Amino acid sequence: MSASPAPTELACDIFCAVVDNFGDIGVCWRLARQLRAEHGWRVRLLVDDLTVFHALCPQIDVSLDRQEAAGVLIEHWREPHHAGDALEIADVVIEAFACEIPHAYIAAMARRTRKLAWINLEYLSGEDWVADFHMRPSPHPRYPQEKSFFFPGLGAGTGGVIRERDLDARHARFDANAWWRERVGINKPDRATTIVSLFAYENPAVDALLAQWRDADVPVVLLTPQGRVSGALARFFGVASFGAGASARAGALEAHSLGFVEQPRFDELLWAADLNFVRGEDSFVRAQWAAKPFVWHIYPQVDDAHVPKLDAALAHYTNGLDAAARDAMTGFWHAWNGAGAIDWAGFWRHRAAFEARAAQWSDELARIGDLAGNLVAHANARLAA
Ligand code: TRH
Repeated sequence: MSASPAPTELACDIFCAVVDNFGDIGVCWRLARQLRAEHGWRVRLLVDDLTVFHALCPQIDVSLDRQEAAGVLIEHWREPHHAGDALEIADVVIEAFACEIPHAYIAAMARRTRKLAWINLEYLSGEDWVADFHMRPSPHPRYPQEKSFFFPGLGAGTGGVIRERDLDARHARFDANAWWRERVGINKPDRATTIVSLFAYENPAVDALLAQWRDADVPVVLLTPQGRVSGALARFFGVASFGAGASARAGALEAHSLGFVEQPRFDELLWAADLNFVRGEDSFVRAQWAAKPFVWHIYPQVDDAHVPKLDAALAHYTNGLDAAARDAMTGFWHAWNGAGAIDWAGFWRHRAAFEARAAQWSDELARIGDLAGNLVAHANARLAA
C-alpha cells in the first residue's frame, strides 16, 4: 500500500489596488499575513502602491519589484497589465474589492487544468442583504471560470471579519504604563481622566467636539495619529501644524499627536484609550475587538450610499442598550458623520452602558468566526467541488 501524499501548501495570490488612504492595503496585508501564519498558505501579495504599503510595513523597500515580508511574497503590481513576474497561477486567487486582475492572468487561469478558486473579496457591510449574497458564484462572461463573492459582515451567514488567533494573548500582554512612556512620553493618566483616540478624516464636527472637551468637567487626554484630521487640531490650538510629537493644552483638553506605527502595533492605541474614534474598514474592525466604546467615521460614498451601512452597524452595535443609551450613541455617530449636532456630555454620560455593550458585542462578533478561517473553508470547498 502506498503512503498518502504529503499535503501540499496551497498557493494564493491576492491582488490589491490602493484606491486611497490605508484601508485597501490594510485589509489585504492583514489577511495575507494571517493566511501565511495560521493556515500555512504560500501567499503572494500583488499591490500597486508600495509607498502606502510602506507606512503600514516600514520593512517594505519601495524600489523593489519583488520582496518578502512576514513570509509573504510581495510584488509591485503595475496595473492593469502586469500579471506578476512569473505567470504562475495560484490555487486560490483573491481580487480585493473588485479590483480588476490582468487579462493575461485570467486567460492563464482558464488554461489551467487543475481546479482553482477565484474569489472577489468585498467591502465590509453590516447590512442584512450581505448574508444572501455571500459566497454566491458568478460565471465569467468569456472564460469557463466561476468567481465567487466573499462578503465580510457583522451578522450570521456572512464571512465575518478578520481576527487573528493570537489577538487575546497580545492584548493580555499589553503593558499600558510602558506604552504611555514609550509612545506619548508621559505617564499613563489617572482614572479621573477620559482617554480618547482620534483617527478620522477631515470632519466638520471636530471643532465643536474639541471645544466641548476643552470646556468639559472631566479632563480629556486626546491621542491622535498624525493625518487628515491634524489640520483641524492645529487650527483649534492656534499653531502652524500638529504633526507627530506635537502636544497642546486648552482648558480640560490635552492633546498629543502620534506618528504612524506599523500595522500590528495599531491595536495598542485602541487598548490604551477609553473611547476610540476610528474610520474606514480595518480600524473600524480593530475597535470592535478592542472591546471599548467607539465612534465610526464611515468612508463617505456618493449618493449617501454609506448611510444604510452606518445604520446597519449601529443596529448591531447598539442592540441590547437601553433606549436612552442607544439614542445617545446613534445621535453621536450621526453627528460625527455629518447629521445633527455633537453632544459630548449627553453621549459620555452613558459610558458604563457603552463599556458593557462593547465587551458583549466583541464576544457576539467572535461567534461568526474569523474571516480568514471562513475564507479558507470556502476556498477548500471550491477546490474540492
Ligand atoms: O485609511 P482608511 O480610511 O482606509 C479606507 C480607504 O479609504 C479605502 O479606500 C476605503 O474603501 C476603506 O477605508 C473603507 O481606514 P482603515 O480601513 O481603517 O485603514 C487604516 C489602516 O491603517 C488600518 O489597517 C490601520 C492602519 N494604521 C497603522 O497601521 N498604523 C497607524 O499608526 C494608524 C493610525 C493606522
